[in-house]
Amino acid sequence: MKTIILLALLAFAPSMRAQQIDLIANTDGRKTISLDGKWQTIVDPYESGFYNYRYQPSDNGYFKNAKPKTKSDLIEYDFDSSESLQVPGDWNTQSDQLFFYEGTIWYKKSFDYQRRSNTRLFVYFGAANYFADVYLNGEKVGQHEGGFTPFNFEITKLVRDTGNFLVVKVDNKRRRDAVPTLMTDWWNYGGLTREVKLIETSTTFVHDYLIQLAKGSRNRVSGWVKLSGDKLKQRITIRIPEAGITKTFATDGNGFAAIDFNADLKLWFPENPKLYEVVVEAETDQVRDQIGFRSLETKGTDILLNGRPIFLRGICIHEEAPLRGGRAYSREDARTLLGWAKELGANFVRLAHYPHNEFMVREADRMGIMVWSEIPVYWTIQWENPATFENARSQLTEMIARDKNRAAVVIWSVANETPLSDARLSFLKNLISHARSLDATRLLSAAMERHYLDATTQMIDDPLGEYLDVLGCNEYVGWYDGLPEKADRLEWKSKYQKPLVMSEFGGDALYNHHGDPLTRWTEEYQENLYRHQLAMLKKIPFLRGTSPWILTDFRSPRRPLPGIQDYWNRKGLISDRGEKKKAFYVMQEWYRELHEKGPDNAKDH
Ligand code: GCB
Repeated sequence: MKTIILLALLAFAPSMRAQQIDLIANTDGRKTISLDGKWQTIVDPYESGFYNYRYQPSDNGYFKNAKPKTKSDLIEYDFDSSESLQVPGDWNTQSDQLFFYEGTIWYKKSFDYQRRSNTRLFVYFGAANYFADVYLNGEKVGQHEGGFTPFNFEITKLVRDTGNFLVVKVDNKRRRDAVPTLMTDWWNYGGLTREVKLIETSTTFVHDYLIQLAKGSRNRVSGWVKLSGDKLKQRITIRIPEAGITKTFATDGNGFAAIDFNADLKLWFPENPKLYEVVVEAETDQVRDQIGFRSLETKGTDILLNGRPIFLRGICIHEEAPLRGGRAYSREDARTLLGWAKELGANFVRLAHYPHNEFMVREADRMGIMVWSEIPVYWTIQWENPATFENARSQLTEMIARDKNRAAVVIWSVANETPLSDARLSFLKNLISHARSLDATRLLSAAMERHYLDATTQMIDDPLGEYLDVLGCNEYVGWYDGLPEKADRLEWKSKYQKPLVMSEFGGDALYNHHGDPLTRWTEEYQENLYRHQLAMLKKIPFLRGTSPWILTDFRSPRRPLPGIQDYWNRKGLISDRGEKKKAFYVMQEWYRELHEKGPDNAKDH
């Protein structure tokens, strides 16, 4: 009971929306200096660069980057003669010794920086998996928990013209109380997995903004702008030059301005993913972004994009680099993965099971692919632990902070396959209301489980369904649940009058491994499974989207079967080497039919 009250208090704390978010959301439109490339690293399985031999935090940890001053000095580490690792990049796929490593690695990068007067400097990390302690020139600047969201720290006062050293302790040890928890079905790739950069801003700058269509509207832009600095009261102009729009607002004493205006804009939809250049201009700063505008609602069991029903022809994707394996991090990786999704006929991707790198979302915006984005509240986390809730909540905040201006993002999802209990329901309800308080326009979902009412009736009645806009459901009929033809006998029911996205289904096949349709691991088994699945799915009256599991094979420590899995989950429609399996074409054919029946949105917008 106490936990529930505490969670409720945390979730409904006074609305401090913009103030809570200190992430510099748009780094694209800013002056940035990349710190990507080789970083010197020290592998530290016992964390002796952090703790002394009594296991107390040490004042003289590796973050001091100390050097012997005399020949008698005793210093037992040296970044400069240690091995290096490439950033961005996971460490597991950069060295055979680190393939299964879970623990701490210290990263060091030296740089010079002539900061101009009247500027501020931030260090920005696209992501560090999982826990990061950040130091500049021997001083701690901050720490961050969560492996898939960006964070930044101000270093204006610490940076010097020459000889800066930035040290980051990255620890990817799994923990029972963390998000995700100990058990997942993906590789725990550690390290500075996404880009690292310095961001220079003016003393008072545009920290963040939300510029989207108001909920349910196709011609009213609504949102806010937030300044950070010492001149908080300013005139703010929002310009959309191509649409001839110039609107002026004033920020209050907290640097906050609500914005609201009517605009006649070409709407974003998959077949015409129109993006406008939007300029946010303060007296002391200016930032540019490419923003699409579209409306999103549900009505009964329909999902409406720009007021018209749409079917989400999707595919799940892990952030696994195409062809080379390891964490994906680049624009090219995003283009390859989303290009394959397009080839499949998709207009929608479920980015599982954590927020992917920003290139994925930006490219989806450009390519006209709708996105489901989720946080790693996966399987069985500690529902009753307030710290676990706080952690999930801050990962949700950071995901929304980064991507709230992307038209492509249509769904925020708060959980995947979580077991029913009161504590879990209250945890997830609080996450949902938090998401709605940050962003009133997106649809909220979660990938739920279902149960059998009798041998042939599948029921969706998870109490969480009441709080979602779109029901997500994972099912493995034909793989974990019977053989493929079992799907022919099933009938689906739902307690809710809401749209359903079948957020996962599928089975494993090793590319080029052949046999009859009842032989596991063969392409023929997977192909047959997809045929039976599609026949079943077509009969579900409230189905409004599908995202089978999964676009490509991905690494998982839970999948050891020699010669078949070799630590890969083989449910990809495409192999880890980019080869398409037979089931790919079954899905492609259905998506082609669906597209012919109902194009992604009428052309008359
Ligand atoms: C699931 C999970 C997904 C797994 C998949 C599988 O239900 O959501 O993360 O990888 O099943 O292959 O078993």
